[in-house]
Amino acid sequence: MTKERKEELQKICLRFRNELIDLLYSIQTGHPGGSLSCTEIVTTLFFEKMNIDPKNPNKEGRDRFIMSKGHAAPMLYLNMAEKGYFPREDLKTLRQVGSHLQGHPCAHTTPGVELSTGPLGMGLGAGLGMALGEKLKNSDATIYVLLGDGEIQEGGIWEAAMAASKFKANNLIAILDYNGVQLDGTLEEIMPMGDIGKKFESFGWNVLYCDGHDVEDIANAIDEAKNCSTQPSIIIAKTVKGKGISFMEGKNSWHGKPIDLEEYKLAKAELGGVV
Ligand SMILES: Cc1ncc(C[n+]2csc(CCOP(=O)(O)OP(=O)(O)O)c2C)c(N)n1
Ligand SMILES: [Mg+2]
Repeated sequence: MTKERKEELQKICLRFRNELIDLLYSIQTGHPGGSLSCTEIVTTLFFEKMNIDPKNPNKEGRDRFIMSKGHAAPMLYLNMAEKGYFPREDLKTLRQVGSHLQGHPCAHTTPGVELSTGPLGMGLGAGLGMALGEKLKNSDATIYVLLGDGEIQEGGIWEAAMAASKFKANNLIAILDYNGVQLDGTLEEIMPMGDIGKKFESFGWNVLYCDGHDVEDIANAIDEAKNCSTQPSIIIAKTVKGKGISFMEGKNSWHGKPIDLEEYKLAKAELGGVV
């Protein structure tokens, strides 16, 4: 990745963080922590890596992105609006009655959303189905599934992990938003996961690691995963929940709560945005 491109992507991420805070402050609801945590991951996929056509969202052979940690929907919507899947004005209707942009992504109402999510633990199994379907069609599409680290405590994740390696779904790439925090506390407090890389390795996966806030590192890990011809891959992306806003960083209390005026001003000042 060139230095210029990296700076360009970093700029987009900073703008998305600013817009996310504006949006969530304006609606007084939503999930800041998990959206800020996955900003670079989602943006690198949409702006650097995925073969997609926003004007033709169901195009045969397209790559697919599944936001399995559905509560981070606002970061998905910011990326989709910028790519042109729907007008940017729609963002203002986030979580309003009647809007197609609900608190969790809905595939029936928003063209380009590949799977309705919200109940955690479903994205990997559904993604595996898509990956195997694409193989049957001899397509070279890649299916990307973004997982939360609390989310992978769900049993269905491990059933999908078993099946993906049995079926050699090398066109399935999971990315783990490894921030160490879930809704009610840290992973260590709620349900320690041990060595997640070793767990996936023992299930037959190709395991890669990256800095989940470094767009270049994320892009390189994706390239490496795509080069694996025999196994599904998981990229364990080290992240910080609430990244970019000091008083939100690493705090489960910022998983989902309204931002008050003082907090809004502080957050915007830290991001360098205009209130
Ligand atoms: C099946 C299911 N159980 C519980 C919830 C409630 N819930 C929403 S987000 C969340 C925590 C998720 O933590 P993590 O996967 O680590 O997400 P992140 O830290 O990236 O926000 C929980 C328990 C849910 N949405 N689905
Ligand atoms: Mg987490």
